[in-house]
Parts: sequence; structure tokens; C-alpha cells
Amino acid sequence: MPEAGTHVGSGKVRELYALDDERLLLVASDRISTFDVVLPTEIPDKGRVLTGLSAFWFDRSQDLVENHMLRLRSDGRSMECRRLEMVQLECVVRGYLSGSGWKDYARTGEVCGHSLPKGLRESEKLPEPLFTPSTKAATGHDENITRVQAGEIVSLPMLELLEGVSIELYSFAAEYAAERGIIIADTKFEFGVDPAGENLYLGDEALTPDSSRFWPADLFEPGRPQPSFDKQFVRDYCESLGWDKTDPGPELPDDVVAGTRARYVEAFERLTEQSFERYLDDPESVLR
Ligand code: Q0N
Repeated sequence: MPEAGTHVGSGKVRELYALDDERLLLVASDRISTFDVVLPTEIPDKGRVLTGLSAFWFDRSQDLVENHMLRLRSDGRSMECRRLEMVQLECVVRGYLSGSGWKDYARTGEVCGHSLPKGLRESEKLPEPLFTPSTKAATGHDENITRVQAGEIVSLPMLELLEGVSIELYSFAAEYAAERGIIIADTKFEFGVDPAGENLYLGDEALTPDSSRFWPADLFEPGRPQPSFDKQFVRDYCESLGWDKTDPGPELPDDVVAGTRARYVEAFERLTEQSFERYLDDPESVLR
């Protein structure tokens, strides 16, 4: 248990604690999920990589939109955050046709009400990044929604603000990452507002491999699913077992753990242009 107040929420691999009325502590564990199941084996330092990357992007994007980061703790995996009223929309941006976006396009020629050119292939780069909001469905699976449905959850001016800010953030990060050999195929942002509802803040984690699809640019080839930058060893190992993808998942052997840890660290080092060792020694080194 970290030095924090009451537990106020948890995701599959992260925990949220109240510090006081204005602040929360967001703690990233080393747990890993694949095919929507959290595995019994942890990836050492994964939580630190994700917290460090998130802090890096919050710092570099603060001119585009304010964010909830107040302080990075010295453990490297915990972030003190401004407490917000969260917008009840998952703000997804897609630069490439993959996952549910590809499925919807293959079936209907559209993704979230955006009509697209005919003949696009799986994983193909889209003519423009698309804002494809989703909601947390009761099943725990996010559900793509249309602009009209999104307009029933937030006001129209708020929807346009979320769309504009989300696309700007994605475009900035995707261009930066592409120069360093990483394709950010798509990503999910969560936003919140201050209690007075005056200001918009980027919250949650942002532009990490857990909230995005990261692909190695050197292996990119449209027309098929792409290897994951971070989780491909885990997926390949799980597929080799013939596991049915229901809970509980398999334990991971040491070589799969080590290879996966190395890929997370590689993503961190390529994007931040600094050694992960330095981050462990001084987490604030990712901030300017
Ligand atoms: C909050 N969630 C979403 C983390 C993500 N700054 C904030 N203020 C108030 N509430 C939240 C945040 C943030 N971020 C975000 N839930 C509450 C999902 N959680 C699940 C647990 O891990």
C-alpha cells in the first residue's frame, strides 16, 4: 500500500487513492493484461515506464491543453494528480485502421459515423486522424458511438472542444513518435474539468503503450494486423499455449518477461531520449 488515503478506484493494472479533497494519487502497477485478461506474472518496472512516459507527454503537451499532473513521486510509479470531474467519454483518436475501427469499416465502410474511402486495408494509415469516441459499456468493453450519441453525453461545444484537443494531442505525439521509429496507431484520452467547470484538463495516463497501440515502424506493412511494440512476446507465447483467453491467464516464463520488459524500456528510451536508469534514479528527469 502506498502512502495515500482511501482507495477510490481501480483499473485492471492501476489504482487510484484520495490524498485530500483536491488531489488523487495514481499508481501504476507492474501487472500486464493481454486479450483483456490480467496475467499472474508481473513485468518488472512496467508501471514506472508507463508513469514516466505519461509524465513526459504531460510535460511536452501542456501548451496544447492543461493536464492533471501535479507531481511525480520518487518511486517513479506514482503521480499526484488534480482531482477532476471526469468527462464520461473515452476520447479515442485513430490514425490507422485497426481493432474495432477496422472491424466497423470492414462491415459498414464507416467508423463512428465518419465515412471513409473504399478499399482501405487493415492497419492502413487513414487520410486524416479520426475522433472516434466510445463509452464504458456495462460489459467492460468500450463501445464505439456516433457523434450524435456523444452529443447526448456532453454538450455540443464540449464535444467540439474534446475533438479538437484530442486530434491536436494525437497529431503532435504521433509525429514525434514516428521520428523515433514508433507508430502510434491510435490512442485513448480521458479528460476532466475542475469543480467550477471552467477549465479542461487531460487526465488518466496518456500516450502510453497501455492507452494506445504502439507499432514498430520498421515492420509496418498494411494488409495484416501489426505486431505490438510492447506486448508481442506475451501474445505469441500465449498463442503458442493454445490458452482459451479466459481468466486465469498463464504464468509467463523468464525469457518472455525479460523480453517484454526490454521492449517497454526501449519505448521509454526512444521517446524520452534518455536512459531508463536515469529515470529510476531521478523520475523528474523526464520533465523539462
Ligand atoms: C478518475 N478515472 C478513470 C486510473 C484510471 N484526475 C482525476 N480526478 C478524478 N477522477 C479521476 C481522475 C483521473 N485520472 C479517472 N476514474 C477516476 C479510470 N481510472 C481507473 C483507475 O486507474
